[in-house]
Amino acid sequence: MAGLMAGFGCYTHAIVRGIPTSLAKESLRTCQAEVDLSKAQREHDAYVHILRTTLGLEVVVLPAEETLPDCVFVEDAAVVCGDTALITRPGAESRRRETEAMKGALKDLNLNIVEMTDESATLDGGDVLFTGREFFVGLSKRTNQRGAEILADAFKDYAVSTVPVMEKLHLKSLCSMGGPGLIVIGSSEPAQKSLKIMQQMSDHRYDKLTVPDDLAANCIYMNLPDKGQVLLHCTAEEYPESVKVFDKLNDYKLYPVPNSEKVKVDGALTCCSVLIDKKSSN
Ligand code: M3B
Repeated sequence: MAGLMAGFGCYTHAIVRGIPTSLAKESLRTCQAEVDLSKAQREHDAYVHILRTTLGLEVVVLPAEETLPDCVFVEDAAVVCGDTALITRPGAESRRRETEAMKGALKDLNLNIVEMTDESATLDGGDVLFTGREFFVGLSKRTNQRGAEILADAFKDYAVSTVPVMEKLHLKSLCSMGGPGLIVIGSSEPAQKSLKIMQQMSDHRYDKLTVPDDLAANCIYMNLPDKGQVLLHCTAEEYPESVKVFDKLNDYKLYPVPNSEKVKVDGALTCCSVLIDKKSSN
C-alpha cells in the first residue's frame, strides 16, 4: 500500500485556462443563475495564485477562447496520470474544441498523448476519480461506457470501474480524493449510493470523509515536498458546515478557495486545473 500510494498527490505542474467573457451567458449550466464575471475573474486569479505562488507549482495558463464558453474548466479536456495524458472527447458538443489547446500544452510538457478519436465515445475529466490505485469513471450525461473503455486502454496499469452518476452532472460533483486512500464524499442520497458502489467494486478499503454539502466534497489534495499534505477546499462563506469537517483534519495545510461564481455554472475546484507530476514521468 505504501509503495503503491507513494507519490499520490505529488505535482510539479498545473494547466489552467483564462475565463472568456462568454462564460457569463453561454456556458452550460444545470440551474439558471446570474454570474458576476469580474468576481469570477477575481476568484479564478486567486485560485491560480495559490497554485503558482503559495504552492510553487509551474503553472501553464492557456488563453481564454471566446467561442468556448466553458474552456476554463480544463479538467474535462484531459486525464493525466504519470507520464500519460488522455485527451478526452467531451460529452457536450459545444466543448469538443477545448481539447485542442490542452493537447498542445500537454505535448509541450512531453507527456505521452493518447487521443479519444472513436466518435461513439464521450468522456469528461470531471467524471474521472483517480484514487492512486485505481480509477472510477462516472457514467453520466457526459461520459459513456466506450469513453471509460478507452480510458482503461490508456492507463493499463490500473483497474477501471464505472459508477452510474445519478442526478448530478459529474462523478466529481459529489466526491474527490482528500488524501491517499481517503475519499471525500457528500451527504446526499446519490452521493452515498455512489460511494457504496465504489466500495463494492474495489478490493481496497478506502477511508471516507463525509461532508454535508455535495459540492464541498470537490476539493484538491496535494502532497508537496516543502508543504506536506495540502487541501484546497470550499470557504466558510459558501459551505460553513462542510468547512467544520475540513477544519478537523490534522497534519494538513488547509486553503479555503472562494468559488461562488464558477459554481453557478457547475464548476468546482478540481474543474479548473489539470495537475501533472513531471518528476514521476522522467
Ligand atoms: C464542470 C464544467 C461546467 C460547465 C467539472 C466536476 C464537478 C462540480 N459549465 N466540470 N469537471 N465538473 O464539479
